[in-house]
Amino acid sequence: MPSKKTDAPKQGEAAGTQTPDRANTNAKLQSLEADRSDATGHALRTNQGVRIADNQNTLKAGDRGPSLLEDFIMREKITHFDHERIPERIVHARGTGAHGFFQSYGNHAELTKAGFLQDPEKITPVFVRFSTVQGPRGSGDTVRDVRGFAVKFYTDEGNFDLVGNNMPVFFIQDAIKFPDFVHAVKPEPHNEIPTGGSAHDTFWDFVSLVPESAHMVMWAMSDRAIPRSLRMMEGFGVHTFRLINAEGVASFVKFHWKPSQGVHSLLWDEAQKLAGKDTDFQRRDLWEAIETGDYPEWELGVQIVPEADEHKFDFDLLDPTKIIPEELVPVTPLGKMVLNRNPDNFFAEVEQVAFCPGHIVPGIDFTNDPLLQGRLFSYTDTQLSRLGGPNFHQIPINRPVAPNHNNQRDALHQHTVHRGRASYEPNSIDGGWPKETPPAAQDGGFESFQERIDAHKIRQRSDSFGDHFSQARLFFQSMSPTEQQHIIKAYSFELGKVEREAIRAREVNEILANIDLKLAAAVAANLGLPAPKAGTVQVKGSKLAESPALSQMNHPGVVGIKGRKIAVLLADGVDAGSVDRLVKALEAHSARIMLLGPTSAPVKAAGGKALPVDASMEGMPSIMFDGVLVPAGKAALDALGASGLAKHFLLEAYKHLKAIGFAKEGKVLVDALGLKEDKGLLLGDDQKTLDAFVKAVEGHRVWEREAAAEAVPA
Ligand code: HDD
Repeated sequence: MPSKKTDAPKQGEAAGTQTPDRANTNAKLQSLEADRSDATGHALRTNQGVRIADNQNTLKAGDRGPSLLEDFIMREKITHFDHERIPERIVHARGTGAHGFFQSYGNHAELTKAGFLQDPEKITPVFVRFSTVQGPRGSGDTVRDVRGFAVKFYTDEGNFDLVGNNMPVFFIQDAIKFPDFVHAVKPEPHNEIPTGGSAHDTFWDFVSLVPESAHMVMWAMSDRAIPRSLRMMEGFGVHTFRLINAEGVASFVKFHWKPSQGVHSLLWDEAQKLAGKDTDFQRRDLWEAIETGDYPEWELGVQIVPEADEHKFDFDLLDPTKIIPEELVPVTPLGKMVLNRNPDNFFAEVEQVAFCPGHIVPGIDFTNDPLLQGRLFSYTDTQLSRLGGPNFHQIPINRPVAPNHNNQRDALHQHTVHRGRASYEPNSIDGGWPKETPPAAQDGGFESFQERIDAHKIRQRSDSFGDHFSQARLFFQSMSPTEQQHIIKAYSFELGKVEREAIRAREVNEILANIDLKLAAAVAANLGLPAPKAGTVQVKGSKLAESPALSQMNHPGVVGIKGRKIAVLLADGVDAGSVDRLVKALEAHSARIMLLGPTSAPVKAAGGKALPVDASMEGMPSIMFDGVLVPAGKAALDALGASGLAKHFLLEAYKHLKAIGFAKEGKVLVDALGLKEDKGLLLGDDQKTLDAFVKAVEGHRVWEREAAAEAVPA
């Protein structure tokens, strides 16, 4: 369905300058600010408001005597501290979040009556939480895992939560299997190992016995599971939802988030090293990007399938282990989300935010996807133990900006002081308020899509959910050769950690062989198993031979190298003019530049001028950057060539296929390191070379270098 375009900002357009001043542009946003507290200028007091004179000493009988029970100040402080922790999320415990806004590109009234998708002038505040799935709250950011991508839209008509992932399918088809799946992937129960990873027996035992997981496991073994940045991930609503317009006409839709920053990943070696050298790598990356004004943005789009076309595909739209290939149904852009504000308090906002796929607004509705249906129950239920009762919607981060009067009363942590005597409906005592709003084309009460159901009550999976391998195969065959190799290595690494040979063999023979025999053979060889000769089931195959949209290589982004991190390596004797030229050239592209020295002390440039550095090469290793520049200055180049730290930095960046630019006289260093010029290893600081460097950073990796890089020690 074509969307009417307006002059609202499009993807990649000056997000920073378009950022609305939230408090001024929409008075409703102020209700999101109401509970923020700032102690500046205030006296230290107890929770009861009593000023505290001494926060250093417990009340005691004499300075060496026993503490006194009557010390209400100490007791209150310790009691509160003793109860500071709440249960972490049962899955997706590790995460981070940010505030922002959503703006529709135009009026999508033909598609939905949801108000936030109808008015391009309307700024809808959002809060987003990104997460990993398996690990606990303190686990590493860069583990191989699915990433959660949950967005809360605070619309005028109520909160809409789009609780998705960075992968468009899921491991299971029916919610009743979710506890089984989660128990299998979580750390094993006897020794709570491993933290944050799926490379262990129980996970592979489960997925090798449950072929419906084959497609999603393929995604999890791909580079999508080790994103370079949370800013560089696609997001997916996964399930098929419905959008409904004012005439009551429904369309099936799949939600997509397309990052303006492109879709990019870490290399596995980087991901593993980062887990040790910066456990918070992705959390920090998002935080810093927002702090420095590199506001990440995503385009929200939908694949639209008219109700009448429900059965026109070779898979079932209700099956959450299937995608609709974008080549069959392209993504229609609806609007743009920009994240422009970090939370003030992690616990209050990121830890307490409660998402639920059941939070929808008029104009949006569910389908009968059995995974989605189960989720509608689970999320609210889990908040009861996590957030301590049914009033979690009153916690500031969860509170809608739309009014929410009703007759629900009391319960733990009730913050609202309800006035009036009638907490029932109908009533005459309070004038009948609050009253129902009959459904209407616009601004009416929520009305469910009137789907006719005529069926037996049974526990049965539809035959149309039975093909588990065709799309897994489509995914593998749509990858570039490099991405395919990464997938082979990921399976080999993960299965290599599985203790039981029977599980390894089952995954190879009964899952991988049904997906792709070359994949199965390569993984089998790495595991020392015989290559399977044939699959175990007849796979019907997809109509499409390939879906190019599945390869990350086809998602370069639209903002160039904005926000990409570039290291400039300095040492005593560096040419200050060359540094200046490089920095200016990169700043023109809004890249984030860090000057690194042998230590954190300023370096002495040729001519004696002191140049301050941002960090040392030790503190900020090459794995934290997207590219490296080495300025001119003979003495500095000699010093870098003599420094183990600097050589390691450059060799590692080379091995990780990053763009590296040397000033012309850096050739000695390139030769000394045994490196060769290529599309991303460049010599010269003229404009042409710098342009090539920018292009190489934009391409994210110098894939052509892979074979040469193999020879460089890790
Ligand atoms: Fe879930 C959290 C995404 C299936 C039950 N899920 C959670 C979060 C995300 C997802 C992003 C973290 C939200 C946050 O940041 O607070 N989950 C998904 C997706 C699924 C999915 C994309 C499949 C398409 N989930 C799923 C099923 C069930 C759950 C089938 C249960 C039947 N999920 C939960 C949960 C969590 C959760 C246990 C843990 C914390 C929370 O809800 O608030 O209820």
